[in-house]
Amino acid sequence: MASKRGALIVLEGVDRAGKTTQCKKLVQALLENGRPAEMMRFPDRSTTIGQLISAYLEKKSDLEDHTVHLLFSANRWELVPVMKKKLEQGITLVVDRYAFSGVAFTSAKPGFSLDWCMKPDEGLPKPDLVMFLQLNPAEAALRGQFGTERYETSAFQKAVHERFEQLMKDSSVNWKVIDASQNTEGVHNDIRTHILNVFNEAQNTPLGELWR
Ligand code: 2DT
Repeated sequence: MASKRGALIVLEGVDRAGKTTQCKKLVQALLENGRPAEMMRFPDRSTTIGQLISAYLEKKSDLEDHTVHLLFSANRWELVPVMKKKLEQGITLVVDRYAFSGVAFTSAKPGFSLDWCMKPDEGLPKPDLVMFLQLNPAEAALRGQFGTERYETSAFQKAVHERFEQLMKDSSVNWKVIDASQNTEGVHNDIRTHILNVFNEAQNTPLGELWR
């Protein structure tokens, strides 16, 4: 029987690139076109693991760097059964950050290789499409001050951006770069042009495994 699974679509990017706004708009647009779709985000702060991560990001607790990396990964793995079920039911998932943020953020810390950071996420459901909302630091700065959570400094974000650039060289992942300096509608329209092919492919190919 031909599978009619949903597509797994991920939006990545540095802070203030507009990921969350665009995820919401994309889900809305898909629903209006009669395509079942739901948004997810990582970290999912609602689970027990997610609450540990949230306290860490809010600087209410300190965690050792390897430990927090593994918690971010565990937070994805704990949601894999839910993700797979929804995809099998034909629901398209639009995901705000995924393993790529996991690797980019931890490997921006001293002493962490890309390879080490990728290992725990190896085998996760592989996105059919990963869109990187590209925004240079000067343009990001025009969008206002950084917040007060951990990682929200320009020096760290620059290092994260460099790690994303490295990750995007991996041709086993279907990366598309979107110019996030456009207005909200412009970015949304670009995103929509990129998803046109994804549904046909997702319906005809089984869900893959990331970095395998
Ligand atoms: P937001 O909730 O504002 O997106 O910020 N992060 C995220 C990691 O360090 N590792 C991960 O695996 C993920 C998914 C990015 C969440 C912050 O947590 C960082 C910013």
